[in-house]
Parts: sequence; C-alpha cells; structure tokens
Amino acid sequence: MFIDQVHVLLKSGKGGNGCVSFRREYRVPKGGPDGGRGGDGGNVYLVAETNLNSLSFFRFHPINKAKNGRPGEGGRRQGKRGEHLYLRVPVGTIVRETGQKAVLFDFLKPGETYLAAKGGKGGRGNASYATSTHQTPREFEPGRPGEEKELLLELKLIADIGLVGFPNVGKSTLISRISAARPVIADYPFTTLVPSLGVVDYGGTASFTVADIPGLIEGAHAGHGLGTRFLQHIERTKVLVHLIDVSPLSGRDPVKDYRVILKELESFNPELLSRARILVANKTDLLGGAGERLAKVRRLARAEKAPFFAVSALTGEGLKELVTGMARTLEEVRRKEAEKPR
Ligand SMILES: Nc1nc2c(ncn2[C@@H]2O[C@H](COP(=O)(O)OP(=O)(O)OP(=O)(O)O)[C@@H](O)[C@H]2O)c(=O)[nH]1
Ligand SMILES: [Mg+2]
Repeated sequence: MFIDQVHVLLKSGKGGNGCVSFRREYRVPKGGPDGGRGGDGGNVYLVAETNLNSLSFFRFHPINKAKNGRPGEGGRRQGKRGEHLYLRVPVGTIVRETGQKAVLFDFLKPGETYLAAKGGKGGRGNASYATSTHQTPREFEPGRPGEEKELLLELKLIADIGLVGFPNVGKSTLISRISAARPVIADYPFTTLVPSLGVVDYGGTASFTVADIPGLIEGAHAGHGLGTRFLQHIERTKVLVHLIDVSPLSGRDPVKDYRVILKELESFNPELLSRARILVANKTDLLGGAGERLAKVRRLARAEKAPFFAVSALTGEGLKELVTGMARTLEEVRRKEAEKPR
C-alpha cells in the first residue's frame, strides 16, 4: 500500500523517579542517603532510509512510544535510561506539526535523523539533596514527563526527472526499460495507481532518478481520473519528460494532449511550467509508415524549443539516445542552478 500522508502521535519516554534510600550495612551505623537518580526517558527519532518508498508503516502504527526511564536505586545507582525509538521514514518525507504550515524537518538524504520527541529527564535521588545541615534528606525528584508530538508526515518523492503524460502512453513501460523499477504495465488507462521511482545508470558510474506517476487527463485538477494528487511527487524534479503516444491506434491529437497536460500541471503548481521539458514520441513501432502524428510532435518540440526524441519503449528503439538526452538536460539545469547567484 502506498501512503504518502499520515498523522502520527509520537511519545517520548518519561524520566524515572529519583530514589529515596539510606545506606544500611553491617557495622555502618547511620549510613547516609544513597538514593540514585532516575534514568532519562527514551527519545523518539525519525530516520530517513532509501529502500523505503511509503509511509504505510504509520497507517497501521499511528501511535509510537519510546521506553520510560527506570527509577533510581539505592547505593546511588542511577536508573536505566529508557531505550530510544528509531522510526524509519522514506527519503523525501516532510515533517510538520499537525495543523501548522511550518516545516520542522525535510529528509533529503538517507541517514538523516530528526529528534521528534525528547525523553523526560530522570529525577534526582535523595543522595543529591544531602548537605552538612541536612543529612537525612527524604526528598526526591519525580521523573519529568516525556513529550507528545502530533505530527503530519508527508512524502514528496525526490527524483531528478518526472514522467508525465496521458494514461496508457507508456510511461511505466519506459521506466521499466531504462531502470530496475518494475511498475505494473497493462493496456488500459490508469494502470499505475501509485508513483514509483527508478534509478537510471548511464555512462559508467553516473545515474539519475526518474519518477513514474499515474496518468493525467483533462480536468484532473477537478478530480477527473486520479486527479492531480500525485503531482506532488514530481514537484521536486528538475526536468519533466512529456510522453506522447504517436501510434495511429490512440486516435488522439498529440498537440492537444500536450497542452492539456501543461494546463493540468499549471493548475496544480504554476511553477511546474518553468521546469525544463523533453518531448518524447512513444510507440514508433506501431507507426507503419503513417508518420503524420510523429511529425506533429516533432514540430511541436521545435516550436517549444524542447529536446525531442522518438522512441519505442516496447522494442527499445531510441532509448539509448533518450537516456543520454535526459542526462544532458539534467546536467544543463544543474549547471544553470549552480551559476545562479543566491
Ligand atoms: N507497441 C507499443 N506498445 C507500447 C509501447 N510502450 C508501451 N506500450 C504498451 O502500452 C500499454 C500501456 O503502457 P503503460 O506503460 O502501462 O502506460 P502508462 O503510461 O504507464 O499508463 P498509466 O499507468 O495508465 O498512466 C501497454 O500495453 C504497453 O505494453 C511501445 O513503444 N510500443
Ligand atoms: Mg503507468
């Protein structure tokens, strides 16, 4: 199950109480106070992981609590500290307090750790209250309560390149051919119900990540089809690949489709229109000489001053060139970003 938004309640552990105790030993009359302090309560941490792509764990475990600290003991022994709780979240998770806009933390890299709830301090034992004028203290400090945090965890995938287009144009087929991602592929619209990520290796050690999302249709912003709710997962990309089905079977107008997609992107977040774009005509294997639609997309790309590739995701024709083109565009965007004065 793909979950990209959950409310959670995280509780850190309570601190252990301080201990009241007096030393009692054979031949040691009137031993002094020796109650130790309580252990601190455990913290709750969120930790980002790469091989996790959903917040589904929290759907079934919305409440998570770290262990309490143990009370102090005689002989000035400090209570055991409560165990910390480490909860794994996918890279791309954004943490907010429930009902608040401000972002508390944004997990951009694996291994990043956020202290979500700090454990309560353990209380002092009576040993620490002893003074020269107060030699039999019976005071102790109770452990401090832990914290309770109501948080909204939201996943926005982090990918370099996003695939967009109408349903059934071959987005999932494409990502499955150029990466190890294995989304479901089938000959009907809305096969893809959840986004997936793929890592594309090229030129030795270099790689980039691609996000495949459910198809868009006209009126998606008004909830048609699967709506635009998955568009948040391409908001963090730097390049958008528009995939267009040019096979005669589709019976669609490729230029109109392209405009519709742009409109839907704009209505979700106008900023998406400023992303670098690559136009890709797919299913060239089905053309059988009828290249009118292909020519249309090529002209469109020229007018848009966007890189253009004609491929068949099914046969693999043109995919090498496309991957090289994707890498090149991505590098250009990165270079421009680096040059931009901050
Ligand atoms: N002949 C041919 N068929 C293709 C090509 N690319 C994809 N297909 C077929 O088109 C159908 C849809 O492919 P998908 O990859 O599931 O399309 P999608 O864009 O991910 O669709 P949604 O997930 O519904 O948005 C499948 O039957 C694919 O086998 C291609 O280049 N040539
Ligand atoms: Mg798909």
